[in-house]
Formats: sequence, C-alpha cells, structure tokens
Amino acid sequence: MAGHHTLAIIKPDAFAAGLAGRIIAHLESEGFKLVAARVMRLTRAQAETFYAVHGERPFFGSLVEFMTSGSCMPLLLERDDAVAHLRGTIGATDPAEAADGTVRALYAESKERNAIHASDSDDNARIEGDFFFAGCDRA
Ligand code: FUP
Repeated sequence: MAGHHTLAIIKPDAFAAGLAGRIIAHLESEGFKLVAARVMRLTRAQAETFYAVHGERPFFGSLVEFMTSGSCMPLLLERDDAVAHLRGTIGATDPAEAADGTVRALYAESKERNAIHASDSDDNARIEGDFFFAGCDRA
C-alpha cells in the first residue's frame, strides 16, 4: 500500500478557530478518506520528538510552544499518490506564498501558525502515522 497513506495534523490555530470541520471537508473533496483520527493536546515531549528534525532551527522553541498551546487533530488519510497530493492541497509553508484555494491560503495565519501539517515523504508518512496511530483501529 506504499503511497496510499499520509499523515496530517490540523494544528492548534485552526482547531481553536473551529476550522476542523471545514478542513476535513476540504480534504474529503480532494478524494482523501479518513482512516483514523483523534483530538489531543501534544505534550512538550511529543512535540519535540515530532519536530526533532528542526531541533537546531531558531524557530524550534516557538514551534513547540505553538504546537502544545491547545488541541490538535492528527488524521491518517488514504488516497492515490497521498503524500504529493496532500502537499499540493495544503500549499506552501508560508500562507503568503500558498497557492489560491489551498488549505493554508484559506485558513493559515502565518508561517508558524499555518493551520495544517502534512508528511513530506512516504517514509515520513509511515513514521508519523505510527507516531499517532500505532496500535489504533484503522478503517
Ligand atoms: P512544512 O513541511 O510545509 O510544514 O514546512 P517545514 O517542514 O519547512 O516546517 C515545519 C514547521 O516549522 C512549519 F509547519 C512551521 C514551522 N516553521 C516556522 O515556524 N518558521 C519557519 O521559518 C519555518 C517553519
């Protein structure tokens, strides 16, 4: 099933703003099927582990603060060409650079508070999917 699954997170800015339903509808309209979902508040340790690749970047501390600031919603999604299609659907990291109609152009506030995460490779989709959903029931 390589290439058919990816991991998204509706981030605390979008979740707190009541945008989860609209974002899920947007993803479904792009052909993604929800395989697993949860609502949770990340611990500091979880956020630091999830973003460990950015550990030396100047924005790391602020990013961890933001990601632990409220509830978020990890989603396991299924579709052909899932990783690439979801990256296209969410748009560029900075909403000012995101293409019209993408999730970040529609809903993100800033480069940090940018509404949604999406895995950037099949390998990371597997790692990130297991991070949130190992041992969980999947549709
Ligand atoms: P993306 O894959 O589009 O989420 O972007 P990156 O992997 O480059 O960055 C991961 C997260 O770090 C972004 F979602 C937001 C945050 N970030 C900042 O806060 N400031 C930056 O300058 C770059 C990224």
